[in-house]
Amino acid sequence: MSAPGVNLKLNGDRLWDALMEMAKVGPGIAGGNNRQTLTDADAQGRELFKTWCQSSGCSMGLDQMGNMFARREGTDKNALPVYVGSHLDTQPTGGKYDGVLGVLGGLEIIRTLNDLSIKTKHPIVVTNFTNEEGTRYAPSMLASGVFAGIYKQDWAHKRVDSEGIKFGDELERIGWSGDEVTGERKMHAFFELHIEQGPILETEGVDIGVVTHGQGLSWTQVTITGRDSHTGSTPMPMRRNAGLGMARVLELVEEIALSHSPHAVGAAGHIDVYPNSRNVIPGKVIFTVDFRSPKLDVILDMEKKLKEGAKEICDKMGLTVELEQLGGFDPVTFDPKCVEAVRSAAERLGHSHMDLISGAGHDACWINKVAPTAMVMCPCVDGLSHNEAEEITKDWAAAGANVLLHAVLETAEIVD
Ligand code: HGY
Ligand code: MN
Ligand code: MN
Repeated sequence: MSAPGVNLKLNGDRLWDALMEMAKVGPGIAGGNNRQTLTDADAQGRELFKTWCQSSGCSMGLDQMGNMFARREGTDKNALPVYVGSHLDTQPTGGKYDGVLGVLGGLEIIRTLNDLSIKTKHPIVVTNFTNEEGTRYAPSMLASGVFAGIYKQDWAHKRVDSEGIKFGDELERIGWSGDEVTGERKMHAFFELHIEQGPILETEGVDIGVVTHGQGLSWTQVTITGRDSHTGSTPMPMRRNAGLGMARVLELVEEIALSHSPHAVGAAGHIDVYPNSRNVIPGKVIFTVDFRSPKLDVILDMEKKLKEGAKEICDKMGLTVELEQLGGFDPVTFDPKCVEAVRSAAERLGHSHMDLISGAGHDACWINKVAPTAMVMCPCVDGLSHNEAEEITKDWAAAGANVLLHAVLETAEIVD
């Protein structure tokens, strides 16, 4: 199969305009986005994406997890489609590009192929996976996880947010629950364009990350129980301070991650304190420990050390502790052929590139279980993400999307 010509480029301005247009949906309070999954803002963003896809001649599909599929026909009706996409949901203080660049980069591929009347043997399907972020409904990458057969759909539909609202009920409420059986679609390959969300590419002055692997992730929900009591009149020795217990466990998390430096990381981003009143010793805290490493044995060791250490800390303080595995995935090795399609596309287009291990989790990490998968990454300013100040340049977006275009076309096979 001949590779696409070096002059084949998509419309970077149109891609940038689409990013800026989508960024107006579910705005944050500091220039980024708060378009959390299954909110009205998410529904609005879905509607906008659907309108754009339909006006680009795509037929739309929707499955029972709300995953969206925009299909551009190929010349061979029976050929499995090449899928390209990511997620439109954001963190509560998210950026304009995390996930969105991958979905709208896929749409720009469709628009460019239409402009140039290019036909491909395999159909191309642009995809928006529901609830990649896992903020409102844990775990992250929930809908791509159901698609890949990792999670049962019934279990996923019963996940509740902090208000006790079920995933399945919200999906119905916003009107984005589809008929398709989740995971029934078969893929020839899947490609995901994503910002790096880390500092390596920008620091190295490299435009393209050829993602060969993804580090593994472990989320452990920790519940520490003590006793609510008065912050003024309770003598120190009598206190059973769950908040202090959490603080000591979080110190332990830091030590555990640093004991496996430089590649392992650990922190807690979600913390609920009860009753969270200024003059009450916290009787209960619930928090999620996020451990990551490219090595599975390191992840397992960190989980073991957390379990042992948290119990030791809490026993000494007269507190009880419960740990619940909230989700996670083993380190990922992407498909060598798809990775090579990304690497040769970057070379053909003359972009600087380097192999990269993804620090963040992505839908591609689960789809890699059911289809040959690879990722393209572009730099982001100061490596900052999951922050409203997340920023990329138009050139980085275009470079990443052009590499995505070429990798998709090489796999979908241009028909002369
Ligand atoms: O958690 C992650 O790595 C992804 O951003 N959801
Ligand atoms: Mn993402
Ligand atoms: Mn994210």
